[in-house]
Amino acid sequence: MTETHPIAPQRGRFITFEGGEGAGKSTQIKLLADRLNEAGIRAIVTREPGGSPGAEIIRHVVLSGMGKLLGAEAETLLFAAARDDHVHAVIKPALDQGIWVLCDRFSDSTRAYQGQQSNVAPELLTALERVTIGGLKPDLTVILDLPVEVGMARAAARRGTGMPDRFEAEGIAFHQGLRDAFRQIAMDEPQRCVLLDATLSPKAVANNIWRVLRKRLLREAAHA
Ligand code: Z5A
Repeated sequence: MTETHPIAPQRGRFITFEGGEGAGKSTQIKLLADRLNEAGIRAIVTREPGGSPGAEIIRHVVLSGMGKLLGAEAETLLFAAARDDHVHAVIKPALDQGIWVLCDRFSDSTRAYQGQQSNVAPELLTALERVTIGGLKPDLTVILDLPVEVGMARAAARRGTGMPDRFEAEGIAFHQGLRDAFRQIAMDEPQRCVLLDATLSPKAVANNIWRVLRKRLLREAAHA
């Protein structure tokens, strides 16, 4: 009797969105998920810190400012613990089932926020990446770029009379440093990253993202 083997689904694609405050990541990620689903591609939206029940608890701790009180290294460990849970509970299982994963922030945020802005040693960040993400690199990272003042004004308008969180409360120099760090990441890894102008209308940004995706991932997926 011949044995039948189920055909393993083609692995999903992993797309991360990065950028500073108010860059429009959440807006764009939802638009892209809708567009992919309309194109018949199953896609889920998730975020960091958070995205899994355990990681959402850590998100609450970090954004409350508690992590900052523990010091930069300990705060970095909290982000890493959240990522470990998120990767193993949500991201990898979805990709293995052929589902595309769209993630609002990932390891580039740790490099930019903890590495560049809080001076956490790159050796520690590399060691934590080895444990939490192993060989899991995004297939595409969309970095949304805009002047700091524009992003902060958008975030303030959205917040209204609410209190700024741990990172929103940082000053303009901190946010300018972040913008520089993300631009540097885009320059260092052009194969993986694309830097897009986030000052355009949401629709124009979405069209630019779609153009990049079609060129870099959809053509490749169709030929896989
Ligand atoms: N963090 C870290 O330090 N280390 C790490 O490893 C990780 C994260 C993973 C999470 O914050 C914080 O954790 C983050 C980094 C740190 N710090 N901050 N700040 P979060 O998840 O609460 O928030 P965020 O990731 O920074 O995103 P955001 O500020 O909420 O912005 P966004 O998602 O990029 O933008 P949006 O919500 O889509 O849009 C913001 C507003 O602008 C909203 O009112 C929109 O309607 C409007 N908008 C959006 N697009 C446009 C355009 N094109 N034109 C005009 N208006 C627009």
